[in-house]
Amino acid sequence: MAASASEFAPFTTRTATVERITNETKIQCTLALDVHPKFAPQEISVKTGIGFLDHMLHALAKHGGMSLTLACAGDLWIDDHHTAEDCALALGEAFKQALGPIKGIKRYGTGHAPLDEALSRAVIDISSRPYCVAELGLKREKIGDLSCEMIPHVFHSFAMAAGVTLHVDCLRGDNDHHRSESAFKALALAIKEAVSKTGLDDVPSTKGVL
Ligand SMILES: [Mn+2]
Repeated sequence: MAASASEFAPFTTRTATVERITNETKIQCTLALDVHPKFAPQEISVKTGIGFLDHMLHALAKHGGMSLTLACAGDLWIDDHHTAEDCALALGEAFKQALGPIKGIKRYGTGHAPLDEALSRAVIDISSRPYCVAELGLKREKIGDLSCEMIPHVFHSFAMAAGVTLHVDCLRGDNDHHRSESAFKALALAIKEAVSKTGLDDVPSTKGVL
């Protein structure tokens, strides 16, 4: 049986590597927005030094259909702030670079993700208008070694560096681990939709530019 042309079409993945080095953190981040079971298998390795942040970013990549390698050596002897913030900035920068010019993509994406009793919603607009509203209603001081106050800040930092408008709300849930994880998974689903290719080559804006 003759193979279809698409079987031999080259598979390309939108990818970027960002190195971010300051006196507070040293970060290497490689992100690929496209994976393929044969030509670009999904690979995820996240080592920030903060276990719960690793867990969240791993979930983001996994359910966003992305490959992610992120390693950070940060000043955790101070606290988790610089590491969590800078990892999110590096990830956002890599996202923006991997995407390149905003054309031929859906642009908007919405995700709902439950985790047991918790349910979160994320809405993203790849707009070049950095803005973030993240209302997670977390009650604990920390989850593992990640301060709960840093979790909305991670979304905010990602949105600023990526140049996206982002709204993340945890709609319900009793367990803060579940509330947080459902929020990252909701964002993953929103990103997956927003970066998906439309098959067209146009700029998805009435302005003609994003
Ligand atoms: Mn978990």
